[in-house]
Amino acid sequence: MVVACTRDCYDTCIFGEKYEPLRLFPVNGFTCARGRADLIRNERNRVLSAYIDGREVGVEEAIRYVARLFKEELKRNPARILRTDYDGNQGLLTWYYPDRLFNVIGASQTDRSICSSEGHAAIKAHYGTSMGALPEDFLKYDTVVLWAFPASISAPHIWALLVKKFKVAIDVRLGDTARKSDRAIIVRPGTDVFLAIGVIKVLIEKGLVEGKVKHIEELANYVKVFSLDYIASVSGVSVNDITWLAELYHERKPITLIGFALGRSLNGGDAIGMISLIPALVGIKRGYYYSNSLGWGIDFDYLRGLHMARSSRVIPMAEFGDYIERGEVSVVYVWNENPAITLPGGDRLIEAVREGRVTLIVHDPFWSDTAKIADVVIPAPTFLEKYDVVYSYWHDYLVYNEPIRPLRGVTEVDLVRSIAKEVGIDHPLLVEDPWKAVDTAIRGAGVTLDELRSKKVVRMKPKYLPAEEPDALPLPNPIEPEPLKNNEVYLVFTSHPLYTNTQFREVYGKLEPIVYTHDHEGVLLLGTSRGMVRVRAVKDPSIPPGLALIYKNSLVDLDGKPINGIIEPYKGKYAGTPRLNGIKVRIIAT
Ligand SMILES: Nc1nc2c(c(=O)[nH]1)N[C@H]1C(S)=C(S)[C@@H](COP(=O)(O)OP(=O)(O)OC[C@H]3O[C@@H](n4cnc5c(=O)[nH]c(N)nc54)[C@H](O)[C@@H]3O)O[C@H]1N2
Ligand SMILES: Nc1nc2c(c(=O)[nH]1)N[C@H]1C(S)=C(S)[C@@H](COP(=O)(O)OP(=O)(O)OC[C@H]3O[C@@H](n4cnc5c(=O)[nH]c(N)nc54)[C@H](O)[C@@H]3O)O[C@H]1N2
Ligand code: SF4
Ligand SMILES: [Mo]
Repeated sequence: MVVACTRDCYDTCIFGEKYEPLRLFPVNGFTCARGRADLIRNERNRVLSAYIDGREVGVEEAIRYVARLFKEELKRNPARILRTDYDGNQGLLTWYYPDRLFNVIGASQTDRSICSSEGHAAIKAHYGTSMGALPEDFLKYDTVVLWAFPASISAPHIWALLVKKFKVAIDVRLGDTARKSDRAIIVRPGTDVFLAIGVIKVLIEKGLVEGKVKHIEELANYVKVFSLDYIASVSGVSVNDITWLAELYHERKPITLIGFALGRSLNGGDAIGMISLIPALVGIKRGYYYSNSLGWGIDFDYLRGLHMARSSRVIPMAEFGDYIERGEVSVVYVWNENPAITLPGGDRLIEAVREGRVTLIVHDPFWSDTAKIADVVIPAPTFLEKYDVVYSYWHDYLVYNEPIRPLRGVTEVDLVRSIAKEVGIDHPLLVEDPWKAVDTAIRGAGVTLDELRSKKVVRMKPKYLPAEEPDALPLPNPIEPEPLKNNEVYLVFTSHPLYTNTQFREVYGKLEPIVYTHDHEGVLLLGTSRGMVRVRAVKDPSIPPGLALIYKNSLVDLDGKPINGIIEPYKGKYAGTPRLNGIKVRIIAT
């Protein structure tokens, strides 16, 4: 019997039935603080019954209620039903399958752009795929560049593989990973693309290019335009350090690990695209790692039913609050996500629900911030309580997840199929046996459900390997960050070791909204054109002047307001990813 810790985490650790970590490479046989707390967490803060307007009801009554709501909206305009989801649980049946219902009825969807999609699209533009190095490949290198990747916190098992390597961290601050690295390069927020252009310029102009890259002439002409002095002045990295980094690439041939957070910054996609080219220029094949999720060949589209039906409208997560505020949706259905606080403008959802402009339905195992304000709440089982198939965006083990605790609540599959039945839909997408859908979806990764059920853990065969000779095009068009005025700072976010996004507060307590800055202390307001939030400032010498840092696991301010209420709706150029890192905020003393 095997269980996979299946939340938004690079590592996707694999456990036996007593919840002991399997000593399977690359899991390394240790568990992080979250994994250790899971059995305790499973008994706390659970949604154990269904609720309509705060009244406890049976699950069947809630299903009939939701079906009635859907039927009414379907008569008017299906696009006014919005479903939104993210990666609370990465199971194929939990996360992907429910989409079938919403595609069949022609509802709206959010674009799932919040996290990694900007970098996926950017790397794909150069390599034809975003697939990069496998854990086994990491072993071949003695040097690693962690580019906006605080792995000691955000990916503990990746970090464990790097212990003996020479590590270079490129970040906007001297955090835990940068401190524990052999060299830290501190860059100004949103300027990594300039730094990458500088490295490429040195490699080309010093004749250090050893690998094959298409359209290298265009790239050489492009980087000519930028002087190293200019790059240094924009990025804050000295000409010496830019040259040092380029020479390190030439001499030590490091592997480059690129953090998702970069995709959520100014020039994010362009930066990731250019960074991914550097290994190829020095002759390293598949020398980067970003996310391997789209390389396995798992047919996510099939699971979502896109071969037969599609949603009627895609709403960018960057503009989530705006769509709600403009009154463009009447019903919001949420699973696997806590959008009231994790999406830009989540505060607009809270307001619209309070004023009765939106009916909110939440399917979650826990009383998330969004479940707490919902009109309809339906209990979901956790991954410890249901069967599913789970993959990782780093390693290549596919897992048949089996329950080690009794089922509580209704599974995602059963819920959407029951709603469909009540609405009177008998579309083939909802009639097909869900396990048959899983079997079809994983065949592309070279695995069958039968094999997986008998072996429990099977290694996938990556289908989409990067092109041997990537294309230097598209070339970036980088924008310089706007200069700061008095009392302005660039705000960035990072992961806390005890939480995964908004999860684990029932074990480790609420994380206070603290903004770490170079020189502020006490309660203050952070403001943008969108509004203000009240937080506590703490001086931290690891934060350079002009920067402010908040854990992305404490997204509620001192008054209980979502911090994401102040996020302005910028979209990344490759996949529309919201800009969350490096946004300019005013600091107002109270
Ligand atoms: N413990 C823990 N692990 C997690 C998570 C968690 O909540 N807790 N969340 C998971 C999820 S959802 C994700 S998406 C990943 C994210 O994992 P990562 O992308 O590895 O990193 P983050 O923790 O988001 O931290 C972002 C880092 O980027 C730096 N940074 C910000 N702006 C810039 C910039 O412009 N340039 C450079 N060079 N650096 C910049 C910040 O200082 C910070 O160190 O982690 C996953 N792992
Ligand atoms: N300001 C700012 N905002 C951010 C970020 C940032 O850095 N700064 N980071 C962004 C990033 S990278 C991400 S990935 C998002 C994350 O945003 P979310 O996906 O909203 O974050 P989670 O806290 O993981 O919420 C997942 C929800 O899924 C529920 N869940 C867990 N397991 C199951 C299950 O089996 N079934 C169902 N139905 N539900 C389940 C959990 O209880 C939780 O309520 O936040 C983003 N928001
Ligand atoms: S949260 Fe991540 S690192 Fe921790 S046990 Fe789960 S998969 Fe492993
Ligand atoms: Mo994420």
